[in-house]
Amino acid sequence: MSDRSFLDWPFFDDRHRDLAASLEAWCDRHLPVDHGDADAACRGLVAALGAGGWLAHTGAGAGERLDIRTLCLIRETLARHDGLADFAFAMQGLGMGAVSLFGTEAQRGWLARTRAGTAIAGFALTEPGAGSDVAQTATTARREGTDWVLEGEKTYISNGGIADLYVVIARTGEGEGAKGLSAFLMPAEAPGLSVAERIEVMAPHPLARLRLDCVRLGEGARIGAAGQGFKVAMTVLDHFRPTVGAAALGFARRALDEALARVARVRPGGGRLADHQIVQGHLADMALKIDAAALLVYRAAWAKDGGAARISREAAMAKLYATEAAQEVIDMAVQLHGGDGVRTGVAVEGLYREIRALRIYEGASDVQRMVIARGLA
Ligand code: COS
Repeated sequence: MSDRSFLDWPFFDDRHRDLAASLEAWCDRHLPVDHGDADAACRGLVAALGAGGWLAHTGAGAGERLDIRTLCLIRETLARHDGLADFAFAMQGLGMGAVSLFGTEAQRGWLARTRAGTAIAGFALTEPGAGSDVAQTATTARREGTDWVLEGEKTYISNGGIADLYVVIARTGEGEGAKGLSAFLMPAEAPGLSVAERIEVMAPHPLARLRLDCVRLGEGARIGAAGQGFKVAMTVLDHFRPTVGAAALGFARRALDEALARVARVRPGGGRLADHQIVQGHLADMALKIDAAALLVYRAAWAKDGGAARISREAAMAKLYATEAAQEVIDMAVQLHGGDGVRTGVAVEGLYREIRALRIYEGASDVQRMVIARGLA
């Protein structure tokens, strides 16, 4: 069992500690799942997480607020047990983040389904020509009568191909660059929306390039005010970036657990690997990085839950440090496993593949550095 002492930190209330204990018991019963067919696994995980009540935390109905500490605790715990379970949970929140934060009553109708696990959500932000630079978004949304007509392409869209709905950011032209974007709610069945390509990645999960070919949406599809799409997207990312750090933390804790078990078991030349001072030094560095990451993740979550208007700096620090540190911790865990560390099917080999994307998605590490540096000026 991983170190749970962090739950005593003052960032948490008793309800968080209770939730962490119940989720741990749920994970022991339900995870890991077979990843053989990633689409089927994700559908099954969304249904199971919905039935277990966990997805209720991924959205906020009218008068409710997202509790970022809860989201982080759930992501950290799921990631420690099964990366795909964390992915399935996280996307329901990120996909519907704009609706939770800015949606109308009618748009929030979808939340009941994504929170129950009967609908799957995606966030269609990234484009082939506008990766990190959201202000360059080229997908357009133009008015035709009271309808909106969307044209363009979105890529690296998680849950692309299995989602029932997407939040999409498109150019509506109220101003230049970041000032001319709006957010829309786009059902997957909207005519003109197609999956142009399924993208295979090193830690498989549903991922696709989407083509929007004159996708017609009704008047009520826009989320938030006209021209506010960039701020909608950034506000959503501010809420969810600490949770990416939390997932990385879960992967890192699992890697340390695996490493501790390994060095206690292996006896090269008779003595335990764990008794070598150099190994102890590595283990100490791993534990230090994990605690530092946890402090940054839960500091950001606690600040948002406490009512901070904007946590761009805290969220960026949490995501940047926790994902980079987790990569180092996992790499060391692989090293401490020797040849076994790179064998397919060994836990640390899976973690090594899982962690890499977290340093890229929802704002690559250098984007987080930019956000932090701008806040210093
Ligand atoms: N919350 C609210 N408003 C924000 C904001 C935030 N976190 N960040 C920026 N804004 C506002 C700014 O205040 C500014 O508003 P005003 O013009 O009214 O002053 C406006 O948005 C433009 O901000 P800025 O000039 O900082 O934007 P840039 O185009 O320079 O881009 C980065 C900033 C690169 C940080 C942004 O594009 C980004 O985060 N990119 C990464 C995207 C990403 O994470 N993609 C992964 C998707 S996977 S789901």
